[in-house]
Formats: sequence, C-alpha cells, structure tokens
Amino acid sequence: KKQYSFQEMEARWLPLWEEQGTFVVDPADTREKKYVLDMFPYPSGDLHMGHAEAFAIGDIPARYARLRGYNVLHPIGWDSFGLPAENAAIKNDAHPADWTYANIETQAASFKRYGISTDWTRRLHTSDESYYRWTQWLFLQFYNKGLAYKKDSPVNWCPKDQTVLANEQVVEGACERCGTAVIKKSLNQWYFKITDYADRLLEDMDELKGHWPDRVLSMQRNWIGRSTGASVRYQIPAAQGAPEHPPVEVFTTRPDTLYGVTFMVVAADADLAMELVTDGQRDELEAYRAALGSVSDIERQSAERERTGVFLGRHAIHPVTGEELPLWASDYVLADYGTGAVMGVPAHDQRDLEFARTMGLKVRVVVDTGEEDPAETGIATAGEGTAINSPAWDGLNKDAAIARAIEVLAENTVGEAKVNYRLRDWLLSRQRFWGAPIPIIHCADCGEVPVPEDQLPVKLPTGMRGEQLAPKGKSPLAGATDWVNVECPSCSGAATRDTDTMDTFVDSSWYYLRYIDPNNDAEIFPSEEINKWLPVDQYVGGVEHAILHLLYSRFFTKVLFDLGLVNFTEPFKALLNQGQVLNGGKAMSKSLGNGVNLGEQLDIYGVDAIRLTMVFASPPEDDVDWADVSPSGSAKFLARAWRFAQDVSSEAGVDPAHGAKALRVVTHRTIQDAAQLVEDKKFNVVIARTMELVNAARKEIDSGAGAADPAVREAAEVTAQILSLVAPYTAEDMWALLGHQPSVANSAWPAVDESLLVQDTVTAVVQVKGKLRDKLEVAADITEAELEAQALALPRIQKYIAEGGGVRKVIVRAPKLVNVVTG
Ligand code: ANZ
Ligand code: ZN
Repeated sequence: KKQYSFQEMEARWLPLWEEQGTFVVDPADTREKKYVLDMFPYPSGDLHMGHAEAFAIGDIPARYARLRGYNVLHPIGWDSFGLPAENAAIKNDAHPADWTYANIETQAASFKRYGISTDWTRRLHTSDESYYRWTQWLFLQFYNKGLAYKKDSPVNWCPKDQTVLANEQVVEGACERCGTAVIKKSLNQWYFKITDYADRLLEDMDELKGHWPDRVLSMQRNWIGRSTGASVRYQIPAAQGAPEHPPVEVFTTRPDTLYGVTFMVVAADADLAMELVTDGQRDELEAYRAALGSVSDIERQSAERERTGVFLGRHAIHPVTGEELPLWASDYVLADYGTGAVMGVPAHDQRDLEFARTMGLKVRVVVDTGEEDPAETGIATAGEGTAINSPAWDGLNKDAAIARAIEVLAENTVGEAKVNYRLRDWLLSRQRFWGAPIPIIHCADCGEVPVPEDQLPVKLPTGMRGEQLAPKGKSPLAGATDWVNVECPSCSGAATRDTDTMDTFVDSSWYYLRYIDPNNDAEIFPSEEINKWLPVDQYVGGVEHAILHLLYSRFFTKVLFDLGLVNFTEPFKALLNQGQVLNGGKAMSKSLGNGVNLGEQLDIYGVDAIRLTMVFASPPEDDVDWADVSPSGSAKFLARAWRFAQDVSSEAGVDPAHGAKALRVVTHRTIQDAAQLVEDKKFNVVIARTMELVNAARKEIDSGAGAADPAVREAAEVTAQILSLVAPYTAEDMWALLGHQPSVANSAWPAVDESLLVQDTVTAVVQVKGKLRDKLEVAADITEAELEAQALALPRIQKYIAEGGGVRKVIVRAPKLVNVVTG
C-alpha cells in the first residue's frame, strides 16, 4: 500500500487546480454570491507565519461557502507601493520596483503552494500603472467634489524618513515605522475631507454591530470622537501693544460652567497665539514656542506634566458677565482640536485647575457636586451637580443647565450648540517617490489644474534610482525636472506637476472594488458587477488595521456612493480579526531570535499540516503560540484520515443506510454541528469534531463490519469534505481515493439525515412509596422539573397518589427515577 506523502499530493493537485480553474469565478454563474476577502499583503520578503495563519483562517469561509453552493469570489493582490521598497532601493542603488516585484513573485509562489482557494485571474498590484491610474482617477473625483484640498498646517514630520506622517502614524510621539521622535513642521499638504463624513461613519456602525468585533467598533468610535457641547465667542478688545482682535471662539462640552470661566488659553503652537500676543510679550512667547519641541499630544495633556505657559499681555471679555479674563498660551491646549483655544474653568476641569494653581489664577465653583473645594484639594469636581453662582441657571441640574446655557449664548449671539470631532482630515500627500503621483498641475496663471482624465495615469518618472530617491525634505520627484515641467492643460503655459505622492492607505482604500474587474482599462469597475459582488461578505485580517485602513475604506465607499458609482455604503459586512502567531509567548522578532520560517515549516510538515495546526491551535481570534502546538501531531492526524480513505477505497460500497447505525449517527451529528461551528467561527472545534469522526470510523473498521461497511465509506467522504476547508491537498487525495473526480472543493456540503439526529431517550421508572408503579420514555437530557411533571401526570400514578392520601414529597433523579412519597 502507498504511504501518505504530502510532497506527492502537493505536486499532483496544485497544477491540476490551476489547469482546471477550480477557483476561477465564471462570469456566467448566476448562483447567489459570497465575497470572502483577506487583507492583501505588503510584499516585504517572503510570506511569514502571520500570513500563514490569516490565510488559513480566511480560506475556511470561502471554501465553506463554495461547498454550500455559493458563487464564491476569493481574490488576492499586493499592496505594493510604500517606503520599505524605496529604502531598499536607496541602499542597494536599485529601483523600488526591482525589490517590490521580486518579493511579489516570491510571495505569490508561496501563496500558491499554500493552497488557498484563490481566483488568480484577478490578481492585482497597487503599484501597477493599470491600478494607480484609477487611484489617481479617484483622487480627481474627490477633488472635483471638493473632498481633496491643499492647505498649510503644522504637520507631523519624521526627521529620519523625511516625510509627513498622518496623526494615525504617530505612536506615542514617535514615527510608527522607525521610532524617531516626530516633530511639527508647517507645510502645504493635500488632505481628504473625511471630517465631512464623521457622522455617517459613526451612524453606519449600527449596521456592523454583531458582525464586526466590538473592540474594532469602539476603537473607530473613539477615533471619530464625537463630543457635543457649545461654541462660545469671546471679544478681544485692543490692549497696549496690540489692536482689537476678532472674537476668539472656543469649543466646550460644559457650557453650564460658563460663570466659572476665570481665564482663557490658546494653543501656544497655533498661529492664533502669535496673532494675539502683545508686543511686550512677543519675545517670551517666541522663546516658549521654540522650546516646545516634539512632545506628543498625550504627554501635553497628561496630569503628571508640569503646567507651563505665557501670558499674552491682554484680556478677553466674558460674554455674559463682561468680566476681563486674562489670556494665556500653553501647550496643554492642542492646536488642532476644537478651535485651538479653551475657556479656563479651573473648578471643574482638572487640566485648567492645575494651570490656574501654577499661574496663580482664580478658581470659581459654579457646580455644587457635594465635593470639597477644588481650590483647596487640587481636585476639580467634574461630576454631576446643581448649578450655583450662575445667575441665569442657578439650581438646574447639569443637562438642564447646559440646555439653558446654550439658549442664553444664542440670545446674546455669542455662541450656539456645537458638535465637535476628534477626527481630523486625512493628510494624504507624501514627499516620497514610490507611490501614486498626485494628478494635479500647478500653473502660475490658472492655479491648481487637474490632469485631464484621458492623460491618466501620471506615471512615475523612469530612470530614477538609488541615491536620487533619498529624502531631501521635499519629494524626490521634484528632482525629475523633465517630468516636473509640463504644459498647463488649461492655458498651455509653462506649469509644473505636483511632486507629492499619495499615502499608500489611499491605494488600499479601494482595492476590494478593483478585484471585480482588475484589467478593465475603460472604467474603474463595471457598475452592475460591482453592485452584484459588493459588499464583501467576510473580511479577514489583523486588528492592527482596526482604525485606519477600515475607516478610510468605509469613507471611500461612502464617497463612491455619493458619486453614484456604487449602491452600497459599507464595504465590509462582516469582519474577523485573527490573532497573532507567537513563539514562546512573544511576537516573533529578529531581536528575540524566536522567528519561525514558514518555508521551512512547509518543507518539513507539508502545507496541510501547517494550515491545520494554525486552525486547530485556538479560536481564530486568539493568538497561536508556536511553542505550544504540534505540527507533527497534525501531520499524523492527516495521515490517519488519509489511510482511512485508502482502506475504504479498496472495498466496495453500497447504500449507507444499511451500514452501522452508531457510526452514521456520529457522521451526521458531525456534519450538522460543523456547519454551525463554521458559521460561528469556531474553526478549531470543527477540527476536533473531525478527529472524533475519524476515530469513530477507525473503531468501526477494526471491530465491526470493516472498511466495506457503507457507513464507513460515508464517514470517509464526509471527512474529506470537511477537511477540505483546512487541508485541501489531503482532502483532494482522499476524494480521489474514494473514486470521485476533482475537486472536492466544488462537491457539496454533505446533507444531514435528520432521522439520525433524533435525540436519545431513556426509560425512567416511577415509584410510589418505593414501589415500581409505572415507566416512562423521556429525553436523556430531560430536566428534573419536567420529569417530575410528566411522572405526576401519569394516570396510574395519580391513582396511587389518591389512594395514598396525596403527595408528601417527590424525589427526582433525572433522567431515570421518580419516587413519590404519599400520606
Ligand atoms: C470648559 C470645560 C469645563 C471643559 C469643564 C470641560 C470641563 P472632549 O470631550 O475631548 O471633546 N478643550 C477644547 N478644545 C481643546 C483643545 N484644543 N485642547 C485641549 N483641550 C481642549 O473635550 C472637550 C473639552 O476639552 C472642552 O470643554 C474644553 O474644556 C477642552 F468643567 O471647556 B471644556
Ligand atoms: Zn494655466
């Protein structure tokens, strides 16, 4: 007999699947669709263990849907623009494309070998001209709608990478990529107006509840950060060394504390501070600003941090009391939140209290919370309470006082209700080479001129490599003079191209749409097809994308909806975040030396054993610790399952209905439960149940009718079909051994014979005063109460109870015994 050989199976089946187009979607297929999508990889070297886990998990819903008879789309592509390629090119005097496409080929080969049920005809790379042409086209649609604009603003700048970073890419004050402390720099940059969509991004999360992990939804909610309150305008009269200034507006969540305002503070790094400062205080402010440096927003507001600031030499006027309020600048107020200015309410805001105590400013309590005086304790009283010292709303509780305060502000035309978001517009321009050029031309006469659509793509200039790509504080594209200088499309005068490229998050915000027709040169996607296939039914990927990628994709989808290009508003109906692969309880890393090479694992154990190990180790959301798993155990199980099919294959089979009933019950329970378990994403339990089925079948072969028993053959077929979700090579081979044509992947989810699932029953005895009086067939899992009720309802028992003088006590031992004590 042949031995189980994963090498032989991989060599046999992979070419066959490709040849037969097993996973290619037929455009004429009219069955109901399922779109199952894995987050596409970034081509850094070969695939790693993390990819192996994610792809093994993502293939399960795809393969399951296929067995269930759906028309399944399960594509793959590469997120292939970005910094690492460029850094490698600079280091090796090469072109970023060299590194990128070589890595893509390596990953594609590994991915193919890994046996994912992918439609390869839809492969895409975001760095291909045929793709980024449409990224640029989208940019122009956004631009034409007023959703892409350029402005000067202080941006996060990484001095090492010499590029701008989005807020999201700054982690605790450092560059997400290289860890260098991020500084603020004023630059003219491109933004997408995602803030226009803040409310819809929040509201539409209702549809995702229960289908996306709660933690991702709450991270998105916090990121959007909706606060309700009021905006209030403070007059700024002329002062010595400064003329009158237009009113300064603040955002507050607590307009009810208006009478408690004793000072005002503007963000020291905001232009507003320089505008407001009097001549006498200007030097001091400039020195303070220069010393601010690279402190992160979180640090700036931290309670532990010493409060610092500069008096601006003048006062603001309280809009209701007319009182003069000293005007300060400090770094605890953030330039890019709200209006970059706050009303100081030291009694009820901890940051303001610390500032007031440091600077010797007044503290006025206007909410009685029953707590001690903040001026003495140093603890602001931020809770609910009753308004005091607030003539227009004394005695009101918080909510009523807020409502009244907003009315008073409105009556005096000094403020109104306001909603504020933490979400900022998306800074999308990058001063780097390896990205999609922004399709805008700058003309001295016409200003910004969009590149005409028929001139897309704006291709990256050719011939640039190595050192020429090195960051110099402006985009390397600026050095490509021939490329930069163009004719203005509008007036034909001399003009220049925009030299920035787009953030790679732009590329990945729409790739799931392009899979529908990746080679279409005439349009971004055909509208009928896009509305048929989207939204994605199941998205699978890492939780590291919980905010940015998902929020940006959701934003893009909504804009496309508003443009009339798609008829859905959310791109991903359901989301699954797989865990990480660890080794020894820690993330694999070079510095720890605990990395595990995927290729080596595949060589030793085979694809199926590695996939099975990933899935069996834990529920998909949990981490897998490679130090705790046993790929050799997985390989053994697969060999055992395969031998079982081999044994059956040599025996003739007949109608399974005549086979061993006990085994058939196990088989059909397994089919029934596995379906539910797959739907509940308890993939590891599906494997455990399949192992039990193989054991039960093996027992039957060894002790019962042998492999010729039709119930055994049935069990082998079901095993192959369920195993095809995670171990495609072994399953395909088993399927062939059992005499079927490939592919098992397109067979069917086995049908459940309901008659085999009828619950087990037992015979319960009913005694009266210890004497057996009657019997009863009941479900094995009957409750005590139910059993007692059924027993007492029996006519014979009622008769004995009546004779005995009524029930004194009932003893129940479910499911087997009831004893009624009478008298
Ligand atoms: C007065 C006040 C009194 C406030 C009080 C709070 C409590 P969230 O909930 O995060 O939106 N604030 C406004 N803009 C700011 C900025 N640019 N930098 C730092 N702080 C700023 O917080 C809104 C509150 O944060 C606002 O309400 C304001 O302080 C402060 F008892 O105004 B509050
Ligand atoms: Zn022009």
